[in-house]
Amino acid sequence: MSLYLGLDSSTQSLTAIVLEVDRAGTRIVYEHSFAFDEALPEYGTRHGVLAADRGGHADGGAGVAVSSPLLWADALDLMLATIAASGIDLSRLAAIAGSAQQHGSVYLNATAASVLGHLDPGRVPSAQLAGCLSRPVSPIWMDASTSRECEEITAAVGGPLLLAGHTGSRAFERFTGPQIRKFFTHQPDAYAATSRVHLVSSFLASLLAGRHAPIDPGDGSGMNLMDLASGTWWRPAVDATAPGLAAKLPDIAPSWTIAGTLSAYWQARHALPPARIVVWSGDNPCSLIGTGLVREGLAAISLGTSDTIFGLMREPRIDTTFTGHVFGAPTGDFMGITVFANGSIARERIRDQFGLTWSGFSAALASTPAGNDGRMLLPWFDPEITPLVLEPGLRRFGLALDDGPGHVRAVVEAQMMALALHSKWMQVDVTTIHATGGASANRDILGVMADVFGAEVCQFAVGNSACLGAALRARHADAVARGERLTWDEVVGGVVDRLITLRLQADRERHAMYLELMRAYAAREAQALGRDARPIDSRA
Ligand code: ADP
Ligand code: XUL
Repeated sequence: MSLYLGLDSSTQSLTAIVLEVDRAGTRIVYEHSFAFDEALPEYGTRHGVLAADRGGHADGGAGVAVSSPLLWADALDLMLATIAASGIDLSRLAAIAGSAQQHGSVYLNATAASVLGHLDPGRVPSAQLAGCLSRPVSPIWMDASTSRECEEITAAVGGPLLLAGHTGSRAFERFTGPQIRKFFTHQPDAYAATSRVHLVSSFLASLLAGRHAPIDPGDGSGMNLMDLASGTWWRPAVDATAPGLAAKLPDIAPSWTIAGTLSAYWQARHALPPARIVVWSGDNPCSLIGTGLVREGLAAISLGTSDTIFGLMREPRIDTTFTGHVFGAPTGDFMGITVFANGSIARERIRDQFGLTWSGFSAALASTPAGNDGRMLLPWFDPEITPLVLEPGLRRFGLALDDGPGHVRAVVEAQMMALALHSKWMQVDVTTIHATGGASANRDILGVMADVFGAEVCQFAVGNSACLGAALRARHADAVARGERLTWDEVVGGVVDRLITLRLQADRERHAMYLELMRAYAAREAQALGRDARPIDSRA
């Protein structure tokens, strides 16, 4: 019998899931989560993002979103202490893998390699790592401040089609390459003092292993730097991004690579065994595993801080409309994905603006008709990724400012219609959707999803499929390391399907109505982006 630990360091929280595997099957024996804002208030984050007076804007102006790598390190420490005190027999812990919010980058100086390997078990990680940072903050995926760098990189490599053809995406503001370029142009000395640029995922894997860990192709493809087909750095993009970058990037290695053994620091600090440390990946690639999408033709929608829609692809089909991305999948295949920044954060804004709880939010959805009697909004509270909106602000249509229920339905319908419209490029005939992420707990939201897509929606008992995916990846990588043959169907089989708690069917009439409404939504979106790009109403 072996135990496998999956960790998910997301935008707002850290989650852990422990799986127990024996001849009878795989079971979840432990699950725990805490929000960064509440567990580590000394960092002064709000929804996991550093507030302006805590270094948030010191780094660069409008559209900037940064967090603290030291916060993530201390959160890891807190989580491992909690797991160690949980009473589980951790001597059987065979491997640890992780998932992290994608695109965010951590900048380390030349002392890091040695410091990572010699941490003092008597002290918290942050106190010892602070001197290793060549940049005190980490830009994260919500950062929209690099349009100029996107243009420069695109021009230098020969246009968006070439960049997307190689890296899987045109240049996106939040992607790591444009972020690195901005750091280089704005803080050249600090860039020069950087000897290693990690992703959040590879930084945390390095911290666990006590040495620099590689990046996996899943998270590597969120950088605008990796050649998808070969899984190696694409030199023209690397050179276009910043001088000397090739020497600062970690290696890229398959998602099941063992990055090392849990370091002496963690073993001594929390009485943990020398478990295998598996290369970490991004939250979306991990969710692909955690929702059981190891075959083509299924889609998952994650309603987390961001909303995403994704599915596995055997071959990389590049999106020539440049809306979405092709990432590496942890199976060695590919995945198509479209990302929306205004996910849970937009739903929360409406909830809070009208003084609702989540059950009040659901009641408002239930009390309003599908189609919302024509009331509509474009949910761009924050800069939006899909479609690109750099000047945020809510756009309302036929919606009175004080109409709470109308706003609730309008935000959910807008999000579901946008998910459907902007995932057409994947050419997946969606008949079944696996819903995940915090808001997938909300059955009324899932009902709108089923009707808009005209598909069956499956709700899971575990909301955090990224974390479950990480735990399953730990199991898979451990089997590979031991020379065991284990297919991905065997890894997820009997685990993910058993977690389905609810299947919601679409209503035909409502689906037909939404197909019509989607046309109106698309027209309003086009109008807002084109003829009138200014916010119609940014008071909300
Ligand atoms: P992350 O992207 O940080 O991993 P999660 O997937 O954990 O985010 O989702 C957290 C979000 O889920 C919360 O911020 C909250 O907005 C949302 N959420 C939690 N419960 C509900 C609910 N019952 N209805 C709608 N949204 C919910
Ligand atoms: C993916 C993306 C977000 C983050 C945070 O491209 O930007 O989904 O991974 O969850």
